[in-house]
Amino acid sequence: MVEQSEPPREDTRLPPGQYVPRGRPVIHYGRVPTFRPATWELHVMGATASGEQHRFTWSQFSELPRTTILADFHCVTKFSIMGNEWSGVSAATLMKLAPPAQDVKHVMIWAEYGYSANVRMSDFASSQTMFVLELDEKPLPPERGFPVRLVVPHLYAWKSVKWVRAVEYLLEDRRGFWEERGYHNIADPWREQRYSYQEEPGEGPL
Ligand SMILES: Nc1nc2c(c(=O)[nH]1)N[C@H]1C(S)=C(S)[C@@H](COP(=O)(O)O)O[C@H]1N2
Ligand SMILES: [Mo]
Repeated sequence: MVEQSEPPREDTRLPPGQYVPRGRPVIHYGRVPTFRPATWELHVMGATASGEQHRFTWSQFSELPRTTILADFHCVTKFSIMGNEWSGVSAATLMKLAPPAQDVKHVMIWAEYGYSANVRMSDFASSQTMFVLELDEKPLPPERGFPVRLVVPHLYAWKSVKWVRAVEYLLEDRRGFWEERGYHNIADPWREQRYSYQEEPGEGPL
């Protein structure tokens, strides 16, 4: 009998169809926004528990308790960036400070210039989802989303919105920027949910 050898560890960490490129590609639509700390605010709006909008100034947000995770990052264009040390405010922490109404099942994340991505509440509330301020123990570089980006490591990276300015709690699901342009509403890289034509009934809004 032929003994089966263990695949190298990075291989088992790579979702189907992905590869590890040289370097760490940067991609986004449009230009890198200028950070203005005096006027920057993060809003939590939509269906909040109180019905009121929550606002965090930069000095408030940057003082919130932080956690660190080590996670891989999978772009739908098929490159994966392995082993990123992300540090920031977990989505769970933000949800405690600015809770959603009970029947909120989806969240829209908004960036500068109107980029957006929708995620299911279950993905948003997952323990690895965070509002990142630091990458590999340094402030996030401007082109990677400084001062704050969302990271949802278990979904394709277009859901990891750079330059976040608002979180909108949704009572009904809506498509974000790429989800409206033919990309999958859920975006699980382990199931290769790349395109909207792959969606099963119930996986996206009509
Ligand atoms: N605001 C904003 N966030 C964004 C994007 C964008 O165009 N605008 N592109 C997404 C896509 S498609 C990817 S692959 C990742 C890339 O992150 P990186 O530049 O840190 O590798 O950012 C995501 N977040
Ligand atoms: Mo991407």
